[in-house]
Amino acid sequence: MLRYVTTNPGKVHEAERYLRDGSVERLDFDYPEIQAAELGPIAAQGAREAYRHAGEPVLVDDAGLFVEGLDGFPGPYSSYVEETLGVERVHEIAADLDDRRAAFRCVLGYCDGDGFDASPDPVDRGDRDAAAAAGPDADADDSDALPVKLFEGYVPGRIVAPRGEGGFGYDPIFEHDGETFAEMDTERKNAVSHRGRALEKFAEWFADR
Ligand code: ITT
Ligand code: NA
Repeated sequence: MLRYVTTNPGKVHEAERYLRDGSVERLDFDYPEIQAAELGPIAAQGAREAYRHAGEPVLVDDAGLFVEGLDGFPGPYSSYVEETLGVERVHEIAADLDDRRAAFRCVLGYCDGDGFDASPDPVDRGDRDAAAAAGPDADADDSDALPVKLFEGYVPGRIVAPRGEGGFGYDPIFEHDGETFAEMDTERKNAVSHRGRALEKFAEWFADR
């Protein structure tokens, strides 16, 4: 049984159509998230923690909103910023910028406790670099050696005044192709979104593994 590990019901709703063939169940587990400048290492370490907790194959989903005019902020801090400032304040801050372009990114981390062909891609390399940069303590725990396979998705857009009732999180202020993500139904958001792209890559790899 594969566990899609998240505390966020909105993510589960979007992931359903990609994962339903693989007999997947949600695991509502708040794995400890390391602080890092990139999503890759956060997802990789999260997948190891979640696997250690669940004892069966896990998929974790780490996402963030990267605003160009704010040098990528809030990025990996998106969850904290949503809880503290809130989505409307992020829009107000972005409204003062010349460059309101933004992107959502999603990194999925898969860990099943076994080795597999973790062919190096830019995300995997980022993880190793970050582990090296984190110093010797990062390797103190044996579970850090567990391989994690990462899948990344990206969607460009821009920050606008909030519109729409659907989706979750920053969806009302993120416009892509004339519509905010909160104005799209799930199928439409999945067809273009960071999460949809990452899940599509994962589902393809998982099916022929
Ligand atoms: P888990 O870690 O338990 O999966 P989370 O909501 O904390 O749940 P993230 O750390 O990945 O998940 O999310 C970072 C922030 O980005 C958080 O505030 C989310 O609401 C937001 N977010 C993630 N995906 C999003 C999406 O598709 N649309 C809008 N906001 C999103
Ligand atoms: Na998270």
